[in-house]
Amino acid sequence: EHKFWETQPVGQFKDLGDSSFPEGPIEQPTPLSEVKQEPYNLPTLYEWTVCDMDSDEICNEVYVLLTNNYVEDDDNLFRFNYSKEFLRWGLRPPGYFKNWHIGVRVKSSKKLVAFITAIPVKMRVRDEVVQMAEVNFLCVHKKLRSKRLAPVMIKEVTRRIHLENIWQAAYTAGILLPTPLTTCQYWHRTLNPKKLIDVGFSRLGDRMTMSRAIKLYKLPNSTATPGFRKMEIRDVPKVTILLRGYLSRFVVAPTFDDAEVAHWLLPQENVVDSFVVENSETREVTDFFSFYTLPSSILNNPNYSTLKAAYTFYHVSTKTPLLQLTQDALVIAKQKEFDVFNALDVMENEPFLKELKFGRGDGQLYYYLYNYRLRESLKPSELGLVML
Ligand code: MYA
Ligand code: JJ1
Repeated sequence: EHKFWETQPVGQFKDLGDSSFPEGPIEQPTPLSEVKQEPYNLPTLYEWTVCDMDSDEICNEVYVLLTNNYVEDDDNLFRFNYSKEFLRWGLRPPGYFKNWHIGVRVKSSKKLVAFITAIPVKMRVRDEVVQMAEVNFLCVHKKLRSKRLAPVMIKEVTRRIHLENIWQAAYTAGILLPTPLTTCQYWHRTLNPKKLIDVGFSRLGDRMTMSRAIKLYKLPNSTATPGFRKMEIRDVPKVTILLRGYLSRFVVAPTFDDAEVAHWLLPQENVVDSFVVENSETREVTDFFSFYTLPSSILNNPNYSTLKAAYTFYHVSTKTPLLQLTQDALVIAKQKEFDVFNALDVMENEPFLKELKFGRGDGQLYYYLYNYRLRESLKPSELGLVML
């Protein structure tokens, strides 16, 4: 059934429900001298390449590969369209390794035809902090699918991660593999009903007319929370403390230091937006909200080519209710002309989603850990991790 995944240190379907396994690493680390020193063999027509994202030219090649070949929805109406600035941001956090940005080229033409990446992250699982890699952007050109290239790429990224003495990883996928840490649901808040319907992202339900839909999804013109403003550099230490406290509630969550908070959360135009709530008297920062920008290409529509989507990222609420904080984020996303605001049912998101008129999407996101077993899978609300 899963010829590759059966050979890997991940929870297997046949072992689900067997509580005799201990929690923690499935395999022990080996001495670094025993890690394979040479890259895995690719089919002879292809060669490995490190994709230097500093280079505009290479960043553009990666962008073009993903734009034409990365993840689509079930009906192939939309395809993720990560921007170059986004890819640079997502792939170069503090402590990143350039040689974890792995490409595959055709030897003869040098055309980039496949890609896989990892970035380092400190992940807390219950009360242990484990150095992990986050693996993302696995992509094989459409013309080279089903040739078992993906397993070679996964083994190669694993090898390069092992060489840094890291033995665990986290990853997400839209497909079911052995075996999820948790299964999350996408939710969507319509901001631009007319366009979403025109492009087939959503449909007018029974007894719903366009004018009713427009009215239903109307939002206030301005934010409601006093002291709600864009996050600035000077907020970093306070946001780090807030976020560390908030993420400590979840069973699995990353732990961020100041440098990581600065990287992941300081606003970057068309990449990430972040806001704090600052008390005007005490100057205390009490709440925080962020979202990232990930458009999708609209495939084969005569009128529109891109869907502008915002995705909830990290947030912290200590004073302002999360519902109100999120409503303010919706207001800003609407002002910035996003068409839709997306969220997963992770953390404490579920309760406010329905209230704020999010609707359940047709996509799921499965979260996985590599070489780390948990006794049972988690509820989405026990997970404090958002990946790009
Ligand atoms: S998830 C996003 C994945 N990308 C896409 O969906 C883009 C569009 N699709 C493609 O580009 C291709 O279809 C891909 C597969 C490249 C996905 N995760 O080469 P194949 C297994 C893991 O013949 P192709 C993301 O980026 C499949 O079950 N495994 O297939 C996170 C089968 O194995 P088995 C996957 O369709 C990635 C084998 O590959 C996935 O040509 C995390 C078939 O290979 C998938 N999304 O190419 C990767 N899709 O027979 C794991 C298929 O056993 C990281 N497969 O069922 C693990 C941690 C590593 C680091 C560890 C460090 C310690
Ligand atoms: O965007 C998604 N679904 C949309 C569009 C569906 C188009 C037809 N398949 C959706 N729309 C309905 C919204 C509607 C708004 C009004 C209220 C009711 C609901 O459901 C889905 C997520 O739901 N997206 C995908 O399928 C994209 C792939 C998701 C897996 C991502 C894997 C990434 C891995 C990288 O690490």
